[in-house]
Amino acid sequence: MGSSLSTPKNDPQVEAHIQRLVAENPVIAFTKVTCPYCASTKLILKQKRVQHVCIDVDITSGGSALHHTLKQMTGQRTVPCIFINGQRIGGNSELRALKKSGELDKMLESVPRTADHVG
Ligand SMILES: N[C@@H](CCC(=O)N[C@@H](CS)C(=O)NCC(=O)O)C(=O)O
Repeated sequence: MGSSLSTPKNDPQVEAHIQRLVAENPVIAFTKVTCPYCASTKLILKQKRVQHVCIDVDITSGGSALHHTLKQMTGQRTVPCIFINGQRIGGNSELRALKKSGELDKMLESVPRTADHVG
C-alpha cells in the first residue's frame, strides 16, 4: 500500500504530449494566468514579435496533470517554464537575462515572426 506522501507516477501519455508540444513549437511557455512572472514573459515574447504558444496550466483542461508531469520531467517547480528551440531555458528571470545579454535575439532568429497588424 502506498503512503499518502508518495508522488504519483507520470502518465506516459501526458509526458509524450509535453514532448510533442515542445518539439512542434519553437517557442512555448507553460504559464498561469494568475502569475506576474508569466505576464512578463508573455509581454517579452509579444514584443519580440515571434510566434509562440503559452499554455496556461491553471485554466487549461488537463492542465494540472500537465503541470505535475512537467515538474517531474524538468525539476523546475515554478511557472513560467519556457522552451526555445526544444531547449528549456528556465523561467522569466532567465528569459530577462537572455534578453539583456542579447542572446535571446540570437536564439529567436530562426523563429517565424508574427504578422504585423495593418491600420
Ligand atoms: N524566478 C521565477 C519565479 C517564478 C514564480 O515564483 N512563479 C510562481 C507563480 S507567480 C510559481 O510558479 N509558484 C508555484 C506554482 O504556482 O505552482 C521566474 O522568474 O520565473
